[in-house]
Amino acid sequence: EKTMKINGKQVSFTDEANLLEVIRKAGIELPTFCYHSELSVYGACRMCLVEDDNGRIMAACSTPPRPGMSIRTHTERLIRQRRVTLELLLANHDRECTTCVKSGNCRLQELANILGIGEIRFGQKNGRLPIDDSSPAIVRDPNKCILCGDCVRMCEEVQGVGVLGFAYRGSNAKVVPPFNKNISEVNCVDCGQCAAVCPTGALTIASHMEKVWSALYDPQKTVVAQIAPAVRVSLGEEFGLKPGTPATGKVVGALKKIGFDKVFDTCFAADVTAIEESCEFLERISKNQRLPQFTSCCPAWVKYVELHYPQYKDNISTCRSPQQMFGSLMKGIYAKAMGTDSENIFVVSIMPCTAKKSEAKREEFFKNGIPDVDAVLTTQELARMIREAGVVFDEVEEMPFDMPLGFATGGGVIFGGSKGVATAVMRVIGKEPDFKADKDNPNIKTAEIDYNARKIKVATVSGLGNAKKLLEDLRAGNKYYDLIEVMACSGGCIGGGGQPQPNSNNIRKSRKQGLFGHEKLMQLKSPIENPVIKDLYKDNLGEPGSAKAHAMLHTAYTN
Ligand code: HC1
Ligand code: SF4
Repeated sequence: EKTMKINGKQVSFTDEANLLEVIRKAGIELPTFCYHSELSVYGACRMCLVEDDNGRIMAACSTPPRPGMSIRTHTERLIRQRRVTLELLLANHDRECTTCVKSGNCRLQELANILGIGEIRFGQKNGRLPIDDSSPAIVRDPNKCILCGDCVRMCEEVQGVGVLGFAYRGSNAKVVPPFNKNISEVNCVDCGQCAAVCPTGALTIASHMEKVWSALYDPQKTVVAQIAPAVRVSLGEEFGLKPGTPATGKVVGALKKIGFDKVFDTCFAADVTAIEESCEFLERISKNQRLPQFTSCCPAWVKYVELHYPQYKDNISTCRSPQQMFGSLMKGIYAKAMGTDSENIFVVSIMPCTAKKSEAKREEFFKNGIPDVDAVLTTQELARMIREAGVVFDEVEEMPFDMPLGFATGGGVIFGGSKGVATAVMRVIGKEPDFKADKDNPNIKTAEIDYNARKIKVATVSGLGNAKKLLEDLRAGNKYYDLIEVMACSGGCIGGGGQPQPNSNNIRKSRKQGLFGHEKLMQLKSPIENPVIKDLYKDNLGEPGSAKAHAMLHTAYTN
């Protein structure tokens, strides 16, 4: 065991990558903007400066810890330097905090408060840059950017997309898409991970709150909600619950309180997806066609393949995502059963995801100019609406989902975490895969399943950067799988770009444990056991994979 001194006190350390990790482990908080344990070290924000006994100043994030070192973290000199750095950032920053959506959750605001910045001694830069709200998923306000580069590294290193970069020099430096284009004009896949790491209001999520309030106030509309699997284990974080605490009943209760007429479960539709997708898979296997089959429930992944690997478009399952299956079934079948016209039904999805906003706007999912899903709220937006409506979450009475679209099996629930979709699809054919890390790439989890004298090879991966490696291996012929599940965000939907912040590795782990623990208590595990879905096929769709099922539940991606 190695030791060093921090503020005069002996501290031990083992394999921490840098001083900052050692300092934080010792219970001392150092401010940072540009440090994320999952991204490369950039060392640009100059907030985590520390001083050694000789008065040498260094950035803790980019200094490796050495035994025998002695450093101080909060000397007068360091505090003064941090203040000046912050004041300079603030001088270049839009300061309309009261109207900023990030207010109360902004790192810049928080640190200005902690460091006691009472005034800014430098003049503010003149002229406002235009806001880019061209994307259906994210909004870019360059006036609020502090050039920490977190979004640039997230998009490039974790997501392997790389559509954000630094441009210009000195005081003109900016973070922009290539050639200063709008975000909708470049190959962004709407995953929202850049917004999830942005410490300020420079990258935020496109809001659907206004639309939803209007529908709720409209007496003509029957407003129905569907709640994504991952939301139930994360919304509570916004109200002080520990990450991963299942709060399904409270989420339903809160939605009822703010005026939703019916609250259903996306996990119901996920069960349908697993059934349709396994049917499609068995057909492809029997004909040896369009293999490997890629899962299609993650819209950022679908868009990634369309834009970056179009040669694999036919490999994507034709199944609509659970979100879209829900919308189609709701308006196409269940509206009538509820005694309402489909035009008067307003479907709101509550999703951990920003890409679901773009998915709902795809032309494939409109009928006669009307979308199957009318609005998509992220977990964060729902938390805001709950507060706006004056609902005290702590005191909300738990309520069950409405029936019939509120009944799901464990298979539908685990869709919200990486490996869940492939597991549910395999359960439909009577198998329970046992995933293990691939020996060449531990980020890829694989399983082999014996099926009718054939070995089915399944792979799952999350994070588009990891998916890219898998696609490259496929392309080179180094690897082969029959079924590939990809979720664009690390850990699957539980790590979605619309989830409460922070969205760190540990928090994602807790959410995953919460979700998979929750499913352990469910009596029915396989989607084919879902009694509501048995009736749906019997009364309406016929068999899985039937022409009617295809018309309502599948698609051909036209882009
Ligand atoms: Fe997901 Fe899905 S699991 S994509 O992550 O297939 O967003 O939670 O709702 O549609 O069910 C998201 C989550 C979600 C869909 C399902
Ligand atoms: Fe990159 Fe995703 Fe942000 Fe688009 S939404 S810029 S793909 S991180």
